[in-house]
Parts: sequence; C-alpha cells; structure tokens
Amino acid sequence: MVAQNAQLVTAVPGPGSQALQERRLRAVSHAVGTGLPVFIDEASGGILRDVDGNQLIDFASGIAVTSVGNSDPRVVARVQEQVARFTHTCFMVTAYEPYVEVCELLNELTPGTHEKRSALFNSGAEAVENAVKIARYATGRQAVVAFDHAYHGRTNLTMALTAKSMPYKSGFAPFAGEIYRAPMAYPYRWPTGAAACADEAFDAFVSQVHTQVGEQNTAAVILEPIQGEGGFIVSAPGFMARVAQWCTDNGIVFIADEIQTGFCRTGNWFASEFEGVVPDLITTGKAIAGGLPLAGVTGRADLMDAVHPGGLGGTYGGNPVACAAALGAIETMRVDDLTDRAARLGELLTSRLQALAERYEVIGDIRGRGLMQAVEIVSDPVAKTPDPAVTAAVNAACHRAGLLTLTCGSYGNVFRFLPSLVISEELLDQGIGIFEKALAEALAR
Ligand code: PLZ
Repeated sequence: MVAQNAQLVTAVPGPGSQALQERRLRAVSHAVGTGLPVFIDEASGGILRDVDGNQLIDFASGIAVTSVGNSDPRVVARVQEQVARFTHTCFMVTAYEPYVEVCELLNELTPGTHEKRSALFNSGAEAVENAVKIARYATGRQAVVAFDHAYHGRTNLTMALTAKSMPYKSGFAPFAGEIYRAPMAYPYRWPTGAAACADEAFDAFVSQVHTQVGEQNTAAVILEPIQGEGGFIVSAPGFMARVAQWCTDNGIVFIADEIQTGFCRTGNWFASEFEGVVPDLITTGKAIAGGLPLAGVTGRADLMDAVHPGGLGGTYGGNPVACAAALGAIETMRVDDLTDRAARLGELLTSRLQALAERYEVIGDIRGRGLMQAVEIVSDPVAKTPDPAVTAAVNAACHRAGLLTLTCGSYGNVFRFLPSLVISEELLDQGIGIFEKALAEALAR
C-alpha cells in the first residue's frame, strides 16, 4: 500500500524514469503515446508512486478506470483468489460463475427494469463494435449515427464512429461504411446560444437523419451522455431524452456509450439516469473492473438474444480474473456508496472551479458531473477562441508539481479532472491547489 500523501523527491520525470524512457524508446513503438513519461512502481487509492519514489496525486485514474482507487483491496483479494483457482477456460468453451454474476449485476445496475441480457468483452472499443453488430442484426438495417466530438474507440469500426482526426484517424483510412454524423448539442459552443441548443440540435439531428440516411435504414444512434475524449461535453438538458424517444418511435436502437461515464463517476451509477433515459443498449468498460480489462454490452433481452447462438464472442471476453475484479470493484462501489461520494466531492470541485473562473477569464466553461468535470480554456472569452497552448502549459506545470492530469477536447483546450472516487478530500483539495498555481504560472509566462 502506498501512503495517501503527495511527495516529490526528484524532478518529474526523475532519473529512474528517464533511464526507462530511453529503454522504452528503443523497444516500444513510438506510435504509442504517454501523457507523462514517468514509470510507476506502485499505486493505491489516489496516489501513484514512480520508480524514483515520487508520489503523484492521480487526477487521471488511468482515464476513468481506477474509480475504486488503484489496487482496491476488494479487487486485489478477489483477483488473487481467482487467479489461483483458474485463469482461463474461454467462456465459449466452458462456462464459469463469475461471468454470469457480472452479467446479473450489469442487468440490475443499468437503467430500466425490463428484461435484460449482457455479454462481456475485453475493451470499450470491442463493446461498441458488438453493440453495433447486435443493433444491425436485430433491426436488419445498416446505418449508424454518431455525433460531432464523439469518441468510441480506435478499432476500424469505432474509429469511424470517433469524430476527431488527430491523433485517432489521420492516415488510417479507409473507415468502415454506413456511419453518419449529426451535430452535438454542445451548449457552450452552440451558435445561437445555450438556451436554444437542445431544441435546435435535436431538430438538426432529426432532419439530417431523415434527409441523408433515412430512418428506415438506421440501425442505431450512439451517444455518450457526457462526451469524454471530445471535451466532457454534457449534452444540453433534454437532448438525450428526445433523441432516445425519437429512436424508439422509429424502431432505431438507442445505444448509450457509458464506457467513460459509467460506474458511479458522475454521481449516478450511469449518466443516462440524469435524463431518465433507459437506453436500448448500453456499453460499459473502464471502471467496471477496477483496472483489469473488461467491457460489456447490456440491453433489452429481445435485442441481445436476436443474434444467432455463437454470433458473439472472443477468446478472452469476460476472462474469469477480470470478472473477479469486477465483482470486487462493484462491491466497493456499493459498500462505500461511491455514487454519493462522487456527487459530494464533485460539488466541492465545482465550487472551487467556479471561484477560479471568476478570477481567470481564460476559463470559458466549467462542466461535467460528479468527479467527471472539466474546464474549457479560451484565449478570448467573447469569441471563445480555444487555447490549446495554455491548456498544454497548465498540464505540464501540473505534472512538474506532482499532479497527474489529462487534457481532452476536439480543440485540445479542455482540462479534465478524473480523480479516483475514493480520493481523500485533502488530496483532492491539494490537487486543485496545484492546478490553481499551474494556471497562474502558465498565464504569467
Ligand atoms: N467509448 C466513451 O471514453 C475510451 C481512450 C483514450 P477502450 N476512452 C479513452 C485513447 O486515446 O485511446 C472510450 C471512451 C468511450 C469507448 C472508448 C474505448 O474504450 O477500452 O479504450 O477501447
């Protein structure tokens, strides 16, 4: 266990990390990026300790994965027990209980009380691919509609669903066919203002699908309730519910991609709940298994069971060790009431960011829910000109000061806060303090 306090004993990255970085550059493809080239030795809760002994405050959680904290004791215990029992059979070859138990929990915890089924996979992208496969099969239609600023993965189909060219798509064409894009109800940047955003974005969505795709050809519409990589964009109130209802009215499968928003992070088990939306299919991943690779598709039994037996699967999907980790992580979320904790710490974070926004006009927007929040950095508050340079400078200053942070956004100007949901109030506070100083430092240059 790493003590839950921040401490710097060398520059970041220190000599040990620098030596490993040199080795890495000779061995690892340069195409795989790393936000901060420190090498981690041990981690627990909300602290990462690197090979030089620096203890960093973790505001990234491995991109919203270690919501229950790194090496959560329940995850560790369940994994140790399972790994000693058996490591793999392949669920398609012979079954095991933990897979079934995770599916039962997914069916129970996701929105809606209707009859559901789940299937498990290895990564978020794979879950999204499978949700699309299921929707196409069940409807007999082909087209899939995604939104501006969407992120759904890096595989061929999900790369097509993802909006942003660099670094995700550039040079990797051709992309999968029958993918269409509609405007996102992005309140801060909606041309006629936030008040009109939900209505106008919905009208544009309906009109585009009707005229350019045809409802009768549309298998699915996929939406992140809060867009993650695209910039923590919370769709304008009412937008998601109207899109979901319109899908229902037109026999289109509404898929909520809750891979980043899911599992307590936003202050609810799933972010769809804020709008009272019951998705037909919901994709999960990331935080589900406390750091082990696992992802799922959960949804209406009639859709999930439509595919012929054997039509879905994969060697490792729902691996028993990953399932054991999920059972531990979900237990921690329940026992420690992490929805409530995310909401409470989220309020603290919002109020601190609001106070900062009053002092710094580069903070154009504060948005998100629970412990999934971000600020959008602009060089001109009226023109809302994105300022990726200041954003990157603040990020680098945080890193130097021992706070691991991430940016995101289509314009690279969104600074996001994704701490573990079990982070102490003290560490959260300390981290925000580092961000404040980093912002002041970046602006003074
Ligand atoms: N859907 C909503 O956020 C993963 C990936 C970052 P995988 N987001 C972080 C990167 O640069 O690769 C994500 C997501 C949403 C799907 C995915 C894909 O999940 O587990 O990375 O495949």
